Amino acid sequence: MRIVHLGLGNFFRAHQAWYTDRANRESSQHWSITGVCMRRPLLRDMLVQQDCAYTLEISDVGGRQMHKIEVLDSVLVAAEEPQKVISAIADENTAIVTLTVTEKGYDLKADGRLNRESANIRSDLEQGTHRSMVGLLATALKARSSRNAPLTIMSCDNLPRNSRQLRQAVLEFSELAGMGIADYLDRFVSFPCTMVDRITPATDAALEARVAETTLPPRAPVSAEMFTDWIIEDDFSGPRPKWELAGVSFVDDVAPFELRKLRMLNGPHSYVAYAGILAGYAYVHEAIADPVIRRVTELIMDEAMATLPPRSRNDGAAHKASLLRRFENPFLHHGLRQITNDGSVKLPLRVLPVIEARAAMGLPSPGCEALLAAWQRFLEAEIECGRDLHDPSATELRLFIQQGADAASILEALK
Ligand code: CS2
Repeated sequence: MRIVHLGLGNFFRAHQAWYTDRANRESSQHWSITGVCMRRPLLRDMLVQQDCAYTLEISDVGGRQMHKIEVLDSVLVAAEEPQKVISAIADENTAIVTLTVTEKGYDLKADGRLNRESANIRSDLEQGTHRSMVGLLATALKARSSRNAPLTIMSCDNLPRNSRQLRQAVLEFSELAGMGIADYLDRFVSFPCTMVDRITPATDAALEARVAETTLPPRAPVSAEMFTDWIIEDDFSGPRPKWELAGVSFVDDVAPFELRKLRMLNGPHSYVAYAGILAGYAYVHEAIADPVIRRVTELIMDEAMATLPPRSRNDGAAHKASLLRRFENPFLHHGLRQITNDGSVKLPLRVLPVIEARAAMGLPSPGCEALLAAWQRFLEAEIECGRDLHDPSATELRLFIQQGADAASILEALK
């Protein structure tokens, strides 16, 4: 059986691909994954030279180990060959579609509805292109619907209610495009939400050099921390790999896990990144060793914890300690810049809900406010140095910052 994965980045290759590779090794089943790069062909060009296998280096404070991951059957590039992607999803051997296209890849507005004004969505609706992930997926579902073939679609991105938001976006797109697939979606397609967690840095030359000293596939290696977690709502429309053999948990409701992840890991992570860059550090483990950054990071974690449902707070202190240990991992070399990208999309999901929930409880949020201020100072510094802003709202951010707007009003204006 086959999975089609949209968004063949490092995170997918360190996380869902690793789980599926392990599940294959632990069971008699064989699942393969067709990986889809959404835009650039570079990764495909490297992977096809080594039969789509690659090396994953896993590290914790005790050291590093390398693994060969052999679960990809082929790699497609959506921007070059969208019809092949559509056919792969429509193919009867495909039972599951997974996605890691980052927060901005969903083309959602702040209220969670489809952003009809996004350039890619407009192009897909008005010119019949396949530039947006949502449009591509809706078209593939339309093709699949002629056979009423069941499918499970799972977003593995850091969005609250990730697959539900995706369903809503696909439905809205299909309605605007007059595709008539609402009934098919209702009856045959499930969208289980997932919580995914494994810190995965961008590949650097040092990793490539370590892998080159082995007999493992040399091109496009990935590194990740040892810690990993994948929690999935048990709502499949058809077969799935025996992921439980690789440590996946299946639950009725993923919401408490995703809330805790977004608020206690991702929010503080963003703070470490902005404050760390401003203080002149390059990596997460360096920034978290700075006493001031660490104090505020812990404060943000405490503020977030107070907004979580009581059950998620039970082991709060131990959870916080384990997050801090993960940030301290000196073998990971997790670059701060990687986390700073797309702040205008990430912060409304990671930090604003904490501030709002605390305000409703009559509590202030100085840690979260410090995060917003760090983002603002980071943007100011980037603009001052003449750097490009890596954010889908880069043009607007530049204008707001030049007008002297503060972070909260910028996020409000971008809603
Ligand atoms: C990070 C995440 O770059 C970021 O925004 O906060 O990628 C984080 O490393 C992962 O969610 C960890 O699972």
